[in-house]
Amino acid sequence: MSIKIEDMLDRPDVLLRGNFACAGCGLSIAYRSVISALERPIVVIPACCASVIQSLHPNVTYNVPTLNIAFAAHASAASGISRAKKKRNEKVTTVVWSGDGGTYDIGLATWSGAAERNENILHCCYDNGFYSNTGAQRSGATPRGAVTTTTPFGKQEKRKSVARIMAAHDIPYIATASVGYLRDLYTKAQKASQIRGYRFILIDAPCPTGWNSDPAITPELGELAVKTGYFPLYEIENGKLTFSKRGEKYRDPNKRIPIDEYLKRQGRFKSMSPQQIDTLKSDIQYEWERLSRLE
Ligand SMILES: Cc1ncc(C[n+]2csc(CCOP(=O)(O)OP(=O)(O)O)c2C)c(N)n1
Ligand code: SF4
Repeated sequence: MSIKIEDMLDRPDVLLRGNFACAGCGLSIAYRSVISALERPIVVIPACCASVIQSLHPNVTYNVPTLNIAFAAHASAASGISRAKKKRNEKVTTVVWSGDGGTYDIGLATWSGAAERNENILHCCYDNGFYSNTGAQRSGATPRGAVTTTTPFGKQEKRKSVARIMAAHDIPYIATASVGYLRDLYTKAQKASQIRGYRFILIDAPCPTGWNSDPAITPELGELAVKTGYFPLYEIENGKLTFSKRGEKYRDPNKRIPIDEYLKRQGRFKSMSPQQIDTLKSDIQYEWERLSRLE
């Protein structure tokens, strides 16, 4: 059975009032949209803001079964849950909900194992491009030029392409999505939930606290990331990539909004030189070209 987005308001909220998320938190918008789209979700969360915002027992604000687990253990814990539920003939959606730190970096070894075994798990990575809950350290997802507490002069290296690493595992479904395009995100979450095996959704989720951006423009920043070409929207189904309708035209650099429109709304990019901005533009184009090879 699939749950229509229009029916979302009639369903119990999956993230209750009183949670500790900052105003305009992209992670909480993404969580609501995805988890509401799923039948009987069980959510496994490694250390990250998502484990912090739920508050403490007995006042937990997640309204679905949730397992908080050590960083690198998310995929192995989810594998166990998924197999145990199958054995008991219980239909659930086993979800890993992790940040970019837990996906691009510290959890990579274990999700790689679970993806290789094609465990029946929906892995969602809300990507805010750094380690937010421990004080804004850089991660493999941090874009070149962004200031974090461990890159005070702007990160020198380019952002890792975790979706392409995931694609090398030949899993049945990969998608990128954004809090700027909620219907697209919801639809992809639902589609992923109907597929068996290891599925991965990478979600651009702005963090106003760490990005030093206005909390009121979180969805707008999500849209700008797509319209500037910074965050391409696509699906990879059984190895074949399709750019999503909402973002397809931005494969043409001439159709993109200038990247400065995205950068100037975030304090983390304030110190970027014109040269660094040019290098970031090259990183963006490089990623589009590499993705196009998977079409
Ligand atoms: C093995 C291990 N190393 C480091 C930590 C400390 N730690 C907890 S959460 C976190 C960062 C998580 O970053 P991310 O996954 O991007 O999520 P976010 O905080 O941005 O929500 C770190 C480094 C830890 N708990 N365990
Ligand atoms: S620090 Fe960022 S990701 Fe964490 S709760 Fe606040 S806005 Fe959300």
